[in-house]
Parts: sequence; structure tokens; C-alpha cells
Amino acid sequence: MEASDILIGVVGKTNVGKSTFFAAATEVTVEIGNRPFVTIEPNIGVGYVRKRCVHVELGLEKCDASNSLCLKGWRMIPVRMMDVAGLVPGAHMGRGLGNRFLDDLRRADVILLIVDASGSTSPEGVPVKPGTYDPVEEVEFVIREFDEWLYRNISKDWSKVARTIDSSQVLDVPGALAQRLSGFSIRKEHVVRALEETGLEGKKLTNWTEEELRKFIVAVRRASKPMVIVANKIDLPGAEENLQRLRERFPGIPVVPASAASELLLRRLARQGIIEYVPGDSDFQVKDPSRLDGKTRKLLGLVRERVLKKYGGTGVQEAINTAVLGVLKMIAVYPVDDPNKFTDKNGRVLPDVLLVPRGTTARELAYRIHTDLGETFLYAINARTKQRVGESYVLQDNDVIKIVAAKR
Ligand SMILES: Nc1nc2c(ncn2[C@@H]2O[C@H](COP(=O)(O)OP(=O)(O)OP(=O)(O)O)[C@@H](O)[C@H]2O)c(=O)[nH]1
Ligand SMILES: [Mg+2]
Repeated sequence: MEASDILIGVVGKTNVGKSTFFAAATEVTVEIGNRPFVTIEPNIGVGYVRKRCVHVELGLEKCDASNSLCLKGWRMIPVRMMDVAGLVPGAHMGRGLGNRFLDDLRRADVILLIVDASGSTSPEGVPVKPGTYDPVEEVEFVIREFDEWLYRNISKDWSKVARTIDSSQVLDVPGALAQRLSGFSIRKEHVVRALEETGLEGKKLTNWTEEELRKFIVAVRRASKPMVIVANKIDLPGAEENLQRLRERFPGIPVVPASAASELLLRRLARQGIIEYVPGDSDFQVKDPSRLDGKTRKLLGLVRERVLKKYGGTGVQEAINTAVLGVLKMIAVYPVDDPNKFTDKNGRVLPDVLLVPRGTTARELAYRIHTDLGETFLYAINARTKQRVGESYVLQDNDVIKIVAAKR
């Protein structure tokens, strides 16, 4: 299955449940263990955004999802995910596994910062009594390490970059800068925002002080690598209070309560056909009680009481949705060939769905599907209203669109 271009990076202190979250979201089998530094090499997989499928809204009986899944009317739209090694304070100075492995995340569009909301792991990731360590501090140090990593990477050849751009006297400095930083998925709009925020617009790059460069890097990180804090291990005592504190302390960042271990259990049992559960549901149903042993039955009871009833879900799906739909502001569009039957050339109903940034136009969608289609674009048809729309029509969430192009 083809995933969209979006890459979600999973980052955090060591031993907080990053790999558990990743395994639950992607169903890729990875090593999980209650000790620091279990993960060394990055894990790459495909997770899903969950959205009501348009076929339900259109009153169609079913769809023929092909680049995604449709589970009980929920369209599961693939996005790429990456789980990397864990951090400890001082990682940028080489402590723990260092922070060089963050290089794998250069291309990440959004970050899930997983924290142990129960405070049951020390700063070094050693298991301790719940409530011992403060997850607020955890968020602060992980962000600090992330910024240090970015600073180290960008400052490496900064003076050369600054000299080249200053001496070339280009008019579009943010564009030129973005080009040099594109390896970090930093785009012009991010640079513009960071320059504005730091008041560095118009200042010659070669005249920036080290402090100014640091400020710029923090601002450009905020713009280009937005975060969602995942307050994991919410099933453990003390986590609920910490969730409140995290929200108060980081008002600008969404905080999603989660229990990755619960989601992993539910998915495993669902895959085995023992329970019925669609990722993101607020409850499950036992289908085959005879295959449930006493221990698992008890665990399921705890998941239901401590997690699902209290938070409306395990939070794994919610975190991905928040990252992609909330933070990145992606919308879903369904390209079709027949706007009356909502089918492709082969008669399949709503086979494809694409995630595109809010503000994308009909013509940009055509380009996204195929360069040829973008170049020969004539007009589009909004399949809901059957109305013709022009190239600059701004797509709406859940639009079903036929693109009409000239024959070449
Ligand atoms: N109670 C509880 N335990 C969890 C949860 N999620 C993960 N764990 C446990 O936390 C421990 C660490 O999990 P991992 O997923 O290996 O953590 P990690 O962050 O990938 O750790 P490293 O790769 O070693 O940095 C394991 O014992 C998991 O079972 C959760 O939601 N609740
Ligand atoms: Mg891990």
C-alpha cells in the first residue's frame, strides 16, 4: 500500500514507549523492552489517519478502497512513520546513544514527542516508581536535545551559506535560505515565519550573532517540525495529574493522552479475531471469549476501565489524527473518473484518497496526481454538486473531484 508523502517522526526519552506506540500504529513487529536503549536502528512503517469515509456520507453501500483501507466506514489513510532510538539529557554531548540518530528524522514533517506521563522512568530511562520523574522536564529536555541537533547540523556550514547568500545579492533571501535547508524539510514559508518571529528579516546573514542563529533555529524548528506531545502510559497512577500539568505548561502544543500498550494489545487480539476493534474506537467487543485466558481478560478489563472509558480511546489514533489533520492541516480528497458513479476508469467506487494541505487548488491536485494531468488541466468537476470548477478552486475536505484534461 502506498503511503502519502507525509513522514511522522516518533521522538522521546528512552524507555517511554516509542516503539510500543510505533508497533501499535503500524503493526510492524519491533523490539520492545522495559530498559533504556532497546531501539538502535530506526524502524520505518506505515500508520493510518482515520476519517469517516465519503462513501458513508454519499449513501453508497460500500467503496473499493485501494490505496487505503475502509473499516466499517472508517477510511484508514496511510502515512509514513519512523521510530528512532531514545534520548537522555546531554545526548548532544554524546551521552546515551548521542543524538546523531536524529539525522534519520531530517525529513520528518511532524513530530510525535512521546513522554512517560506516569513519571515511572528516570531521566536515563531506568524504571522507577510512578510519579518519581516529572514529564514536564522530560518534554523540555527532549526539545532542547532536538534543537541542539538542529543547531549542530545547520551551524556546521553556516558561515559558508551566509557568505554565499549575502554576496550573491539575491532578492529572495528566505527562498535561498530554504533551498539550503531543504534537506531538513524546511520550506520557504517556514523560513519566512522564523525570520519574522525573530526580527531577523533584512539583517545580513553574515552579521548574525551565534545567539541570533540559535533563536532562528528554534523558530524554524517550531515552524517546520511542529509537535504533538503524546502523554503515554496514561493507564498508570499519577499520569492524569501530569497530563493536566503538561497542558498548562505547553499551551501551544497539543497534548494527547495515550496508552500505547493498550492499543498494541487491542490490535493483537483484533488481528487474531478474538475481539472486534477498529483502531481509534472507544470500545471493543469480545467475539470469541473461549480464546481469552484469564490474564488477558483481566488486562482487557483494565484497558476498558482505565483507558477507553476515561479518555475515549487509547490515544494512538488520536495522536496521529491530531498530527496530520490538526497540526499539518491536511484534508482528504477523492479523485474519481466518473463524477456520477464516483468511480475510477475500472468502475471501482472511490478507490483513492489523497491527503493534501488545506488551500490546495484543483490544478495543484492534478499536478500531484500526475505532472501530465497538471499541464493539460482544463477544469474539474465537483462530483458532489456536479458543478464545474476552475483551476484555482480551493479544495474542501472530503471533496470528490474529477479532473478533465486536454488530450495530448
Ligand atoms: N503501562 C504502560 N506501559 C507501557 C506503555 N507503552 C509502553 N509501555 C512499556 O514501556 C516499556 C518501554 O517500551 P518501548 O516501546 O520499548 O520504549 P522506547 O521508548 O521505544 O524505548 P527505547 O527504544 O529503549 O528508547 C515497555 O516495557 C513497554 O511495555 C503504556 O501505554 N502503558
Ligand atoms: Mg524503542
